Amino acid sequence: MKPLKHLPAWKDLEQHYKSMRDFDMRTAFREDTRRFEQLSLRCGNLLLDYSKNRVTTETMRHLMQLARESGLEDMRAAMCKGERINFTEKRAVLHVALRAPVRPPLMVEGVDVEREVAKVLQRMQHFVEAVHNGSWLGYTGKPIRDVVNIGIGGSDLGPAMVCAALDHYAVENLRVHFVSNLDPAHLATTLKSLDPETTLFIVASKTFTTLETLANANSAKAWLLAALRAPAAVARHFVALSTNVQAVEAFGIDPDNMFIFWDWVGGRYSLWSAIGLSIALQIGWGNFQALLAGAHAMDVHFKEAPLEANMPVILGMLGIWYANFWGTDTYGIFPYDQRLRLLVPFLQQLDMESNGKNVNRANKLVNYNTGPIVWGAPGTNGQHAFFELVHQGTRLIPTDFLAAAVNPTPLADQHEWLLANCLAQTEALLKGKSRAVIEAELITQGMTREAAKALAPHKVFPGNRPSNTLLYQKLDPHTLGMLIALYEHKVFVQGVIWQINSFDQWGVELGKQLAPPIRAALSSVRAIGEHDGSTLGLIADIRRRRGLST
Ligand code: G6Q
Repeated sequence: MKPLKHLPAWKDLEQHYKSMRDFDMRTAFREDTRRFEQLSLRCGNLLLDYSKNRVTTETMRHLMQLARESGLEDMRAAMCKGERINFTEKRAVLHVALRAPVRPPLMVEGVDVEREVAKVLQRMQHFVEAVHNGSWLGYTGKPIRDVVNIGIGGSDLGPAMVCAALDHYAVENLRVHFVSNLDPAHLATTLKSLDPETTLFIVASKTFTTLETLANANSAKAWLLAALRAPAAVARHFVALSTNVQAVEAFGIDPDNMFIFWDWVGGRYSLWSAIGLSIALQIGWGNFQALLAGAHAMDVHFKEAPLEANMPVILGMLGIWYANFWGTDTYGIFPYDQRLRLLVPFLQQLDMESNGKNVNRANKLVNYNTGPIVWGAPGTNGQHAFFELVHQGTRLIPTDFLAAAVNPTPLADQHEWLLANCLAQTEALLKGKSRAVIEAELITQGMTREAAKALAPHKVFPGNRPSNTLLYQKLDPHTLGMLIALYEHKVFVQGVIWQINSFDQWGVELGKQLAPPIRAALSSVRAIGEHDGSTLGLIADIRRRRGLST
């Protein structure tokens, strides 16, 4: 594997960047009336407008050449064939196999993966329908009214985000809740309004060894048993989603109430697997299938469209352009869609856990920046909070704006304003507002020339700031599936260019190893052990507050 910076396309991009440093998008739009047509793309009902970026068609040519020289097409094929591209964990990466509607056999180590997927999906469907039609009852014979998904990270963020996004598709008489945090307040607040006789717990954990999930699941079991006073009640009120049958049995959940998935489904890519059970319970089986079908449509586009007209590739390569040539550190995501309020935390995990890596596929430290810091919030809330920095701060921040083109609620006028604000922000980022215009405005408003001169610099918007806009018809299951898969593949593309493994997550391990000895030190002086000065100081303070010797 040739080091990234030695690739001819990388060198061409370095040269090209020098000629682009003073590029002004405003001039480019003035000089080329076809810029929007050339730098925008449709896939299904999605429109990606990337014309408000510091790029030309030549930039895009260089970026696509870099994708080719990086072996993107081969890596994409390797992923879809089930090769073990997650090489540090020796695992295949097959979330795309979870959403294929037609299932020709896909053999991975002698097992037809697609057949296994179909079997689990069928069991999930029966279960979901049984809960919905009331043939699955609680221990005392009452129908289920509340579902609590207990899981964390990949076993929480995806389903929680989708359930929030599609709550307008929720079936009647069933509410879905999510508990993730180890902080007992999370579970306690959730259980406060629930009735044990009508509550179903889904324990979602790929490994079934995760501290937070097991702690919450045990507390939930104790809460249920305290009310129903019969160990047999667990079988009617607990189901598990996991790859670990033994641990599920050891917890006390009947394997008949377990929906399996496989080690080739990464946690943050797992909402399409059994981990999506909470989604299917909330929106019904048909809508869950539409979500899978949307993702599949994006998979087909990603696999088949030429790189130049491939939405995840374009989004991914624009990110490379900014992170590695313009030196940007962060990436802002602004959905003008309140239902997508959990999209940012979901994408933070997807992007930052996947591409927050500093070692490449040749096991060497990289000498360039990899995954950006992903942040954001739904519009218009963000406008009244941190947009100041995006417009007037000293940093260049690439951004994605997302919005539904069609009013999804009866409150048509509010949606019209929402959409107008979304477009106005990207226009403001592009156009800016010059000192001369501001001075003239202030003088017209009656300010003296001197006062106007002093105030104007504070009111200047430099403009020429980048944004992508993703427009969709309305937020339905199919469209949401497409959007999520779009970002999954974008992250994949960038991981390939940066030559890293996007599918492991060793970075979460060290803190897990250090927590048990610290926990022991909090209550036993003998266990204090070796720590740095700061951690020792903090342990001592906690012990002192508890009246323990230090
Ligand atoms: C995701 C990560 C991580 C994982 C959680 C929960 O890709 O691996 O977020 O999903 O740590 O793990 P379990 O599902 O095993 O409980």
